[in-house]
Amino acid sequence: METNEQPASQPLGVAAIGYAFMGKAHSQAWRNVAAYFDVPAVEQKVLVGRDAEQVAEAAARYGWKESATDWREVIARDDVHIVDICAPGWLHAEIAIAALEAGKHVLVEKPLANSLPESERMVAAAASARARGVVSMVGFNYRRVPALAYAKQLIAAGRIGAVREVRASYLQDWLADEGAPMTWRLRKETAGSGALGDIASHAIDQVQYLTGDTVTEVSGRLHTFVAQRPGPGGPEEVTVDDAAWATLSLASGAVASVEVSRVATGRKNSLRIEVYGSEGALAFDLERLGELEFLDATAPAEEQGFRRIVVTEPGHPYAGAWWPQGHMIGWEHTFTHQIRDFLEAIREGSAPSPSFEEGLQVQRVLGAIEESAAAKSSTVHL
Ligand code: SOE
Repeated sequence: METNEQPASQPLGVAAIGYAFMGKAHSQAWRNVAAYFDVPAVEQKVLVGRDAEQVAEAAARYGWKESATDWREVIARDDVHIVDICAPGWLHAEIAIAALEAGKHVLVEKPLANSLPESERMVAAAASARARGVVSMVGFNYRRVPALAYAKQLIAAGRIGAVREVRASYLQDWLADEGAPMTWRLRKETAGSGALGDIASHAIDQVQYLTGDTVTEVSGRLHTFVAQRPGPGGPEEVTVDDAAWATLSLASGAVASVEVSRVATGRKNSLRIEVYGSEGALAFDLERLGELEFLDATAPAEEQGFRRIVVTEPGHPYAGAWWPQGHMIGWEHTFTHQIRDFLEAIREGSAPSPSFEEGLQVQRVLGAIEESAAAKSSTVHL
């Protein structure tokens, strides 16, 4: 097994695998991270994709020195120290394990993988790579929204007391139109699941991240509203869920509800989290991502009410690196923050969060929701 060492004076060479939506989002983060944060120098070496012409065009546009079509050749290169996996979930395990074994630091998009066995193998590979100083992390980018990172700080500082209830919903409408075409995201063999793996993974990660707690019990339900979608050769069967619901018990005794949908007409990208504690409450909506609502229930009753915090102060997480207070940042900045934290862990030789182990815990919850939904064990017919 190799190690991932490069002379301290030389930049870390980065390879990104995948150049579509997530590849594009990660590329802009690699491109601007060093301009805003004090991080080890990086070089955007190579962007990898299956279509030679398209990946070459994307590489040129997004600031990569080269493009390639064979990820195996790329992870074998001595000038590549970091592998950023932005490919669909069905490719995560194979690429991540090979890259870790080759001694490369690995950042992988969420969800960790499409299945529990794959996720477990990835965790084992990350643990043995860790022993050789190799860093790995899962891309739950919403942990790096300043308002959510600040919410976590407030909860950890006891500002809302003991957490009792969390309501987490993630609603989108890009599949509300029955004519929306078939994609890999709608096939079980490529996506693993539908709204569940795609966006409930974020919601569940937030529940555990914000509270610092662990889900121990699950009751779930899945539903597919549009069973067929237009494919290139005619209608194709949708084999994943459009929407999912779950109630979760947490180890502390708190309870969370999760509701996700990709057919929620009018909701564009609404990850909404409400946390209710014994002494206060917090609320956040990704469609207004610069704001956090905070209620202090220890104030005199007459003065209580949710107040809106504009999370752009230099003292707020990540915010000070950008613009003066009140000048908003957006969705894409979360990827820059994520890469900043990943690079910081590489510099310090520490283990960044969310680890593959944390990604696996989310997979366990997703698996339990599927199991519960299939068993219909808590369904009562009237
Ligand atoms: C598509 O539903 C998607 O791009 C997710 O895959 C992302 O993780 C989420 O951030 C936005 O929506």
